Amino acid sequence: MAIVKTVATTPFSGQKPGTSGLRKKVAVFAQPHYLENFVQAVFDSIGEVTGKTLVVGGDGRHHNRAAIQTILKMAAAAGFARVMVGKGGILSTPAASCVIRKYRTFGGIILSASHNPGGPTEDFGIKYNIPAGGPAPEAVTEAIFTRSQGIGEYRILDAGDIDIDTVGSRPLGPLLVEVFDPVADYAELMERLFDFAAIRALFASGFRMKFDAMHAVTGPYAREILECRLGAPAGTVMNGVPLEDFGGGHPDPNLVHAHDLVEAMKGAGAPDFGAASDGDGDRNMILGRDFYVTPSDSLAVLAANATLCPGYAKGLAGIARSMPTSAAADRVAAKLNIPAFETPTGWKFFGTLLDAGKVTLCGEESFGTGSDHVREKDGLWAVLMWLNVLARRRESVAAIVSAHWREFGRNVYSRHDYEGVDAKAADGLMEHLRGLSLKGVRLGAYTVAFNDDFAYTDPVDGSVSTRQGIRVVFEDGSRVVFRLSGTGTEGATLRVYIERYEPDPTRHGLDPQVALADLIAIARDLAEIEARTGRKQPTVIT
Ligand code: G16
Repeated sequence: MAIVKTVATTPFSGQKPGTSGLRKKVAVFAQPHYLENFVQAVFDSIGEVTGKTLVVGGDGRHHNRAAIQTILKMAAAAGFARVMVGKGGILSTPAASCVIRKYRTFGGIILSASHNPGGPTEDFGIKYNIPAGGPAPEAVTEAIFTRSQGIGEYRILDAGDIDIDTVGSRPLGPLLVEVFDPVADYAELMERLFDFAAIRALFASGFRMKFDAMHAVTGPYAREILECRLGAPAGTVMNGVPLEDFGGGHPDPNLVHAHDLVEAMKGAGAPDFGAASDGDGDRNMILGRDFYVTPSDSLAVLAANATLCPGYAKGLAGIARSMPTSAAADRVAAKLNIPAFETPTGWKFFGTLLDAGKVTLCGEESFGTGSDHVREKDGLWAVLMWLNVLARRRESVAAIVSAHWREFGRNVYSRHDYEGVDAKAADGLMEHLRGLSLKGVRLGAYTVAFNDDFAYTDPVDGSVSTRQGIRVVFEDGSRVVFRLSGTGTEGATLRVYIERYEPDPTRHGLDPQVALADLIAIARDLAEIEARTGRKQPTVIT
């Protein structure tokens, strides 16, 4: 008979969830009581858990399996009746959201540091998703943090580890642990949303694709859906085996880190379509042959073509994007005569809009796209939606995006990241920007219309979020935005977002770094980036 142990503990400072959960180095999570304190703080903050069901899974990174064993024993001690665990501890973030919703569980715990590297010296993360399937809103993460700072003990079942690699149900003390196939429910949902017959016909016609799973969680999902159900040739999925350290790579689907895929998409012999997803499967990057689709443009193009997909044939209720994301989707919303919403960075801010039926599609510049089918952004979903559009239009990615720009104009866009900057210097830079009063000031060829620190009042629940990024908006609608990342684990990452609207089709082909050069220089000068951080160049440009 397993007994529950009550273990005395003391709070750890800094258990404050960031943009998407608590992310720290593995060594921080592996120290005695660290994970336990946080999990107990979650269980103490989410209401009555007795008799309820919880979903648990992660992206398979180092420490995933050990953390799951701890969480199972703590869930048993807390009084949960059942925990559903993805086989092998694997569950992509969107699949976790799908399962939470489908089985109406009392939310779930997702173990991931998303696109950050994995391995013994790298990152780990944990977050709680609410019963609606989405990341906990700020009120809940604040409550968890507050509880973690006052914690004095946690409860855990005194039991050995349980098998999480065999599908089926087994008891862990009073808890029923149900190990399930992490792919099946998600794949079934995708079949309902997209025209699988049309995509199968596309592949059968010789269409070639490369999907880079980056040795992260989407490998098994992509193989099942693309290669088994849609008939894409074996080998379409590259780096498809999830590894605890992602093969030493950085599982961030962007032009820098998905380098092999980017190279494979160059030249006349390249595949027709390329895509990648991140550590936990919620991000996506879309490529055509010799063509990169920015996440902001991807959202706009998918919105404009959504009715080609069975799940969206009735049209969209509205579109939401995070503030730093380009306004390309707003132009589509205007044309469709549906509302467009601008939220702070973080998928959690879309939750209320989705729950209230105000929006159908959401997207972020940070390689996130999704819809009301779950409450997380969804990498493979975006890839399948593109495939559905390609299958119906039978044009190249480049042709589809170029035609989109001709119709709507192009929001030329780029993001410059300065990673691993000294945290104090980064805070000083933001304070400096906050102190500027720029209205009416002429900077190069531009006149400032307004500058502010973005604040958001949720139109559904009225909650207010402040200090969400510095905007400098010019009279012609061009803008530069400055934010500090909320997902890093080392120093600070300064993100600079640059955008200009270009209606002239003869200029749509220009390299964004060239087309935006004057705004990039203005942003650098305004923020005194080099003087304050010592950085001459960004580390990543997307
Ligand atoms: C998380 C959030 C996203 C956010 C992104 C970037 O993504 O879920 O909503 O846009 O972080 O955040 P930041 O600019 O603060 O680093 P993920 O994929 O890391 O969970």
